Amino acid sequence: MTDLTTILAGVRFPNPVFTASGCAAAGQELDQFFDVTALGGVVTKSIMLEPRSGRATPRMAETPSGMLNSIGLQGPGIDVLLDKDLPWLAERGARAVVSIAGGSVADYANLASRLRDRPGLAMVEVNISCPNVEDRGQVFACDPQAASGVVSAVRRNTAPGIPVFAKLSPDVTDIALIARACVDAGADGLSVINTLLGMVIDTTTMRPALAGITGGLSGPAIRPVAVRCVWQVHQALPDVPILGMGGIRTGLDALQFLLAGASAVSVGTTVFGDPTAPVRVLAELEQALADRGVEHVRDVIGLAHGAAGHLVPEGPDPVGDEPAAAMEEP
Ligand code: RRO
Repeated sequence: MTDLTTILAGVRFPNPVFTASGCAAAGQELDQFFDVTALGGVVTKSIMLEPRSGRATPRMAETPSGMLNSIGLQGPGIDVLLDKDLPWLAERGARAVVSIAGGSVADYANLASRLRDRPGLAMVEVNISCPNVEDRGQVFACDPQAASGVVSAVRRNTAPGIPVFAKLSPDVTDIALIARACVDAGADGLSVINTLLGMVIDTTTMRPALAGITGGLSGPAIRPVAVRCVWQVHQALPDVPILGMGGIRTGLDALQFLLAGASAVSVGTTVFGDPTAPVRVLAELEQALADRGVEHVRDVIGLAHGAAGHLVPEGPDPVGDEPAAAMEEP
């Protein structure tokens, strides 16, 4: 079988399949379906300094091949995460990736310092791209300077051995520009992508379906956008590790992200319909890699950027693939 070990900014994970932030709180609710330590890592719902009730309901709307959420950073606050959730993950032996979110650079700096030296913490994901905030000025990932300010404050306040990944928004003109600003500010890696800003109008009430009016679009509908973003970021910054996410539902979906340049992937929205999805995706990915004769998962990271097809098993020539000479004029 394939060696699934993946390294993100110097930290070793036993496999490249993680949960996605926001889809399974801090992992406990998935543990009744499978052993969360089987995953590469557990990414927790973005946590803020204080408890927060989030946006008004309705907060969810179905969309073709996806869903819209308008949760608005609901959560118990950092104290609960530090007292209950992180110790639970650490006792289990899970590798915790804690996602943090704030309204200012000072919030992020404070959150990072509260996480310092906590057992079980494997990585920090800096969520600078939540679409469900009071104003677009708080989507730090839409502006290179704003993104840079947050990332450098988090990096300064985080222990040296703990990677800091910045989570990017697809809702920008040039994602590579924002990616570079984050890396220049000290990000060790990038999480690509958060949800896309979307909207649904209920044609019966003739009003927006979500109380918050707009929401974050996720699920298979956004997968091609996510794969494109991972591709562009890897192309611009080939040495920077990427945690890829956006509509992954199968092992082959996960493989697309690795081929585009991700070193690991997060499985999110699909857990609402199938809570076992992360371990199923892991098993399917392992099988897909074995079927392709891949010895180490690292061998496929970014492979799609190189010469096409060198891992494809030999077989008959495709129909219509005539030798060049046959195409020449007599
Ligand atoms: O809580 C949310 O509404 C939310 C967050 Br923090 C995020 O990063 N992405 C999203 O779609 N929703």
